[in-house]
Amino acid sequence: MQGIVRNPDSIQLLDACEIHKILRFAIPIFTAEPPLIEIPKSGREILFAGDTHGDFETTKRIAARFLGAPKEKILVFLGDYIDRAPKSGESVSNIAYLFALKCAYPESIFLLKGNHEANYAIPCFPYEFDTELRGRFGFEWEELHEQFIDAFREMPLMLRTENGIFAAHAGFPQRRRKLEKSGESLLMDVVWADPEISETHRGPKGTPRFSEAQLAGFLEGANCRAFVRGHDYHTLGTAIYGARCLTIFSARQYAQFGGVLLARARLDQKIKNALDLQVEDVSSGEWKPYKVKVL
Ligand SMILES: [Mn+2]
Repeated sequence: MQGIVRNPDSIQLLDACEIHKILRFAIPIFTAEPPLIEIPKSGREILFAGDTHGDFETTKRIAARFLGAPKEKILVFLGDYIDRAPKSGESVSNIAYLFALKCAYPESIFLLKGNHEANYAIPCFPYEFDTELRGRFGFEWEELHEQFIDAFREMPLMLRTENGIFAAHAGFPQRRRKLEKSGESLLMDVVWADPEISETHRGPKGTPRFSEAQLAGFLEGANCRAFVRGHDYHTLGTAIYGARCLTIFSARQYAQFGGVLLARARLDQKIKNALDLQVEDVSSGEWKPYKVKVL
């Protein structure tokens, strides 16, 4: 796995059997993770990457930020790794590389589930991942697809840091309930919901929206002060709801909406709101500080 991690482009040469090997390694790691990952205080830094949607080039740039000092960092991806790729066929490379990273650093890299990784339960559009697999692996695609679904099913949904950050793909549980990885209404809340003020009206019928008051109530109950999410390009690069909610994306094909962003924070400093996270933009090809808009 270290070979792939250090030479990401080798992922494009792997055959079905080698992708199977990564999946066989990754699935039990995901299965052992709880639906809500808890990150304790430490001297480390935490990095959040938004939706990558098959942007393998950017994923490599983000991974390099972690791989430069893996013992000092935690890297969290907020879901939506497949579909809508800037280059056809790259979703497979993107997700396979992310799984290889997870296998190499199971305690320091976390891959949260996005709505595209929940297509098996709640269909999303477009879903091109199966077609991509068929294009690359021919008749072996179906078994690989099933194994990917097995991995998607076991991905964690949410993450919380002791110093006050809550992270998930889109939203948060809107009612008190038992946390589990399955369960359609919890999935709708966590991987589909958008803020009420967003112009987006995507998602299947009944997709929940969340208000400022609902977010404030949830964060208080979770002992957190900031919510970091992806999913919604209408609020990309913007802090809303009293600077409690920050939306980031890390895919080039959405750069026009606000940038190719990464957010970071130290895990030993108490977070007061989302503006305590530093945001950087790599849309120019180099990482540069990004000034979050406050709405
Ligand atoms: Mn999404």
